[in-house]
Amino acid sequence: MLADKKIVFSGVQPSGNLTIGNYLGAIKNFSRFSEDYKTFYCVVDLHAITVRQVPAELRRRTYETLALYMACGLDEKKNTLFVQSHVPAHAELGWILDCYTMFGELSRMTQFKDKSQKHAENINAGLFTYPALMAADILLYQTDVVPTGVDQKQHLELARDIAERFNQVYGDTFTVPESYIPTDTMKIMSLQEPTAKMSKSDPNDNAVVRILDSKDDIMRKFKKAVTDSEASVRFSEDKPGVSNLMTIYHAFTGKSFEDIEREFDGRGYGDFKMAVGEACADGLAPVREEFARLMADKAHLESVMKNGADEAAYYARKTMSKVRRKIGFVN
Ligand code: ATP
Ligand code: LTN
Repeated sequence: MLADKKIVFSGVQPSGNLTIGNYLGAIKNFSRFSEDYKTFYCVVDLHAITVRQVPAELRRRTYETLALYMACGLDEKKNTLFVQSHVPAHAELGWILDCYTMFGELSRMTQFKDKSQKHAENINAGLFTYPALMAADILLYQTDVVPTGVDQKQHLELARDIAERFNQVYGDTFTVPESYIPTDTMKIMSLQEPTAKMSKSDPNDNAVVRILDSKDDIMRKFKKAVTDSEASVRFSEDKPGVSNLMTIYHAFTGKSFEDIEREFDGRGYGDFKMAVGEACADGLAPVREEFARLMADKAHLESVMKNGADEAAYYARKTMSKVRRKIGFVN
């Protein structure tokens, strides 16, 4: 613990238009820590370039991701909001931790295996060592808690192993972080292929509901969502499409699965899909409005980034001077 409060860190890549998976699995939960924890929420642009990006789009999405953090309720006065590449200590510690991370460990990462399949023409070293940079993000701030979706669990466990290994060699240096994974919305599924994760980089746009989609688009996507032939709204492992829609409906309305089953008892999927679409579009409307307002004032976003990076760099410096001394670098 660096401050008198416990520390929270999380990051989102500016690699596409964020989905309701990013929202329900991650960002929506970030603000619950704002009062009682010291919170760092980062736009991880260094991570985004492990996959080829168009420069102008990367720049635009970096602003957009920051604005979305704020539109989802993260007050810049209560949370440290910043851009990863503005604090060079991330890259510096990332390199150092590369040297304490094993080839075998990185080879087992499922995200690496998935992404190297998807980007077979560009399996670069950064894609491979990505989890060591993610560990650096987290350990740099002596983080206690990392809120993410369940897909990041494996990376988080590796970050813990790296911290423990470093601490074993050099004595207590890093806090070993815990993960925080919301049980109900940890994995929102694709609307077209409900056994696969909803992913912002899915080429099939009908599979993905984005936070900034218009109400018409949202309704259309839910109408087309893949379900099953049973015509009964029931939460069950063998009904992945319906269960996913129920999870989304639950997340936006707070209704329990039993209540949802009762509400749609004897009604077809048509009604149910419309209701999910309405709840989702209504839930996102305030985020969309606030986002538009924030994006109209770039100077303000830049000042938030600048203040956030200054604050983050202050904490990062403390950890880095400890790390340098322990390793034996000349001061
Ligand atoms: P990409 O498609 O580019 O791999 P992504 O959609 O997985 O990206 P990230 O930036 O890697 O998005 O993830 C940001 C956060 O959102 C992470 O905490 C991740 O766990 C969470 N997240 C992403 N997709 C989902 C999902 N479908 N359900 C729940 N949480 C998710
Ligand atoms: N790897 C994460 C993004 C990420 C992250 C982090 C999340 C980078 N650094 C630190 C939590 C903590 C992803 O792909 N979603």
